[in-house]
Amino acid sequence: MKIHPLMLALAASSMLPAAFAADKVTPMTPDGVASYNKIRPEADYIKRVEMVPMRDGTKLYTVILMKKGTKNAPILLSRTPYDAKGSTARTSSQHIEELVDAMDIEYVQDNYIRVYQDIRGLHNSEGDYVTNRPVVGPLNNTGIDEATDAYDTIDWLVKNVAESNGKVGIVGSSYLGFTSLMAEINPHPALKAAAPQSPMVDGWMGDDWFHNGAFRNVNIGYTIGQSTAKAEGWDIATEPMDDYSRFLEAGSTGDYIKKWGYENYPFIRKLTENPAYTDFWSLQAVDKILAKEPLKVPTMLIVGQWDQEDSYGAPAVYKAIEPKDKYNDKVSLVIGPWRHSGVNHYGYKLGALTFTGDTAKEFRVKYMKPFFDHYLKGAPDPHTPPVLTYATGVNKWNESPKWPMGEGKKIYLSDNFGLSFDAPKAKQAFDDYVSDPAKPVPFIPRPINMDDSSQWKPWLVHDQRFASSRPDVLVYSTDVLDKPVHIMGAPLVNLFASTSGSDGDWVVKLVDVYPNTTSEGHSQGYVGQEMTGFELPLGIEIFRGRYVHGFDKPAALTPNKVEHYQFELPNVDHVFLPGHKIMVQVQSSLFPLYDRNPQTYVDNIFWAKPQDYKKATIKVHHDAKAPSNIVLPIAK
Ligand code: PG9
Repeated sequence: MKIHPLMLALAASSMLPAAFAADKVTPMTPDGVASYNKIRPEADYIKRVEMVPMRDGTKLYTVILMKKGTKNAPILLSRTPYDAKGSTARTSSQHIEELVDAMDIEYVQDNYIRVYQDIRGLHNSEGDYVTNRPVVGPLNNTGIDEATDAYDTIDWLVKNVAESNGKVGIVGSSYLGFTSLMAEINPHPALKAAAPQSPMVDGWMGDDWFHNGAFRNVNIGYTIGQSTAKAEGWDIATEPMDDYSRFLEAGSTGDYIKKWGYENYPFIRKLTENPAYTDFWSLQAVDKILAKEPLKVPTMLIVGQWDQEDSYGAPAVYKAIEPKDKYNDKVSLVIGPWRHSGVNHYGYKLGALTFTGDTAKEFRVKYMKPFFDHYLKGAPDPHTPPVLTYATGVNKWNESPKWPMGEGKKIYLSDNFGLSFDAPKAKQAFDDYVSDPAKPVPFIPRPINMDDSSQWKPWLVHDQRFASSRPDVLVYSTDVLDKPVHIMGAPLVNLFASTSGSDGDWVVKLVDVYPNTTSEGHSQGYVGQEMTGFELPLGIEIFRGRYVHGFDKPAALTPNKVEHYQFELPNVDHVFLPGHKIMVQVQSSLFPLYDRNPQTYVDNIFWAKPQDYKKATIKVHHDAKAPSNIVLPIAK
């Protein structure tokens, strides 16, 4: 019987035994095939999957990917909680550049070996998962952490990947930025360069879990997804409704957690049982850990100016390790006009803003790859600028010797909802509003779906006019500027305020108000109409009032006593153009992104009772004794 060539090809490429292929198939022939290798002989790449042994015997799933012909090549490593298998198989293409993210293409096309590894306990790796596994020390006596796993992985790779040149770089955003930084603790000698992008550094202070003590409801679903079935599950119960209603109707965040049966998840318990900044959090703070470590690995710290998830980490690590950089040539900070992880994708626009081309690719090709090429391939020194920032407003890259580049100048809240560089002289002056926890200020217009990336990714550049017209949002602005105001650094809030309650949250926004004309729009390449009168936030931050006297010392506020709240807004490089106004907004909630403050002091806000949630009268002072202001880092 003649065997159809297709059957022979199928037999050759599948588990189908040749003898079986020769048999006649009948309507009842079983159709199941054990497996199929989708990498065809004509594929232009090599992919190997290895279970790499760690020092305790646990094996980690590691995908090694390279273009055919790659040799004597550096390894670019990413250690991920987000599925190494999927990260190297975005499609089933036979062409390597179609398997990986935009960022990876520049490397796999230039004789790099790209390696992705599932971290311990997730997806296809063995072992136990511990979120942001603490470094070996007071919190972890197992002898194993992400630093040791990185060391063991790099050691195995340089010894077992024949195409390697013995040099390794590590890169990755967000959690992968955290694992990149972990690799720099007692680093393997083959680790020659690191580019942590939007790294998770201090989960309580400003990265992911809390911001200045206010809890981020947005990550409850993430926690359940990552903690269930080695993150292969992500099958989370919910109901199709506006997140604002979903969280409000549940009551406290603890009520929400209980409603959906999450209360016994270990990491949920770690969050709810550690609401204050105790050793539980401070001993995990990566900036504090690295501050005590010798600087051994050239490091390019990268963050988006509108990073809605981890805006804190990169600048914090820069501040911690830059002093060790004797010749100012081993540690650099990059702030691009991006949302979270935007550096690895397409950076030509964000929300209503457009930039001069694909700023992300421009940065990756002009700065990030030459940085890796130098340390991993011996390419000429690109003289990476110590600080590289994209000045929004004027849309141009700035190379600077240090950060911040601005000098502090106070802009004061003033009478008639003004903003002035002159200090207030009045004996007493304040504005007030009623903050009602039953009607919290939404962080973006409703209906809200925090799982919808079209809402979540650009939210930090959302026009603020939906909020600034609310009676419980105080709005202060300058007159129209007649000359540019360029800020390069982290604006510092000094808010002098009181509440009739015994607790409360303070939200401050620094906003660039676009002119009510469209003429500028065209000259700056903006879509004029869309930007007319636009209230562009440059920084939005929250501070939980109970910590005003110490993040580790929560205490009730004295009703109607003016307290001085001081906290930073995210780092920016921005020019307020002539014709624009500088605006400051003050409010008491940012919901449902952040949990509501009941505004009466309770031991643990996660478990506040319905009766704890009370309206409060808020007074924001701007007088000689209590001069609320923002210290703007104004560039010369
Ligand atoms: N840092 C991001 C994240 C961590 C935890 C919860 C939600 C987001 C990330 O790794 O993408």
